[in-house]
Amino acid sequence: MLIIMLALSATAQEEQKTKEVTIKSSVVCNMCKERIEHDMAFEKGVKEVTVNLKTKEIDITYRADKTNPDKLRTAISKIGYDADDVEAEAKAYAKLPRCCKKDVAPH
Ligand SMILES: [Cu+2]
Repeated sequence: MLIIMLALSATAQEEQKTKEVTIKSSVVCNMCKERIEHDMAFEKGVKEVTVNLKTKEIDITYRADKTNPDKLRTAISKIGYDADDVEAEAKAYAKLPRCCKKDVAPH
């Protein structure tokens, strides 16, 4: 019985470590979505990434003991996209295909 209770509380702690954050970004098209979802999936502590093109938001499920929203925003900016008040990194942004730049009209 004790073992079962310990196992249950371990699972509960595991749950608590998983958090979600929604980050406003500058995604333009499906390529942006795929690029961010692909690249962010390799980011430390990231469990799930969903880019919503309509709302231009990135939903990220992450492990709170491995990363935090600030690190996630920095990682997004390094891919070339804005993340809330963190501006896209100039070098990464310059490498994006023309159609993925935020100053281009939506398509
Ligand atoms: Cu794009």
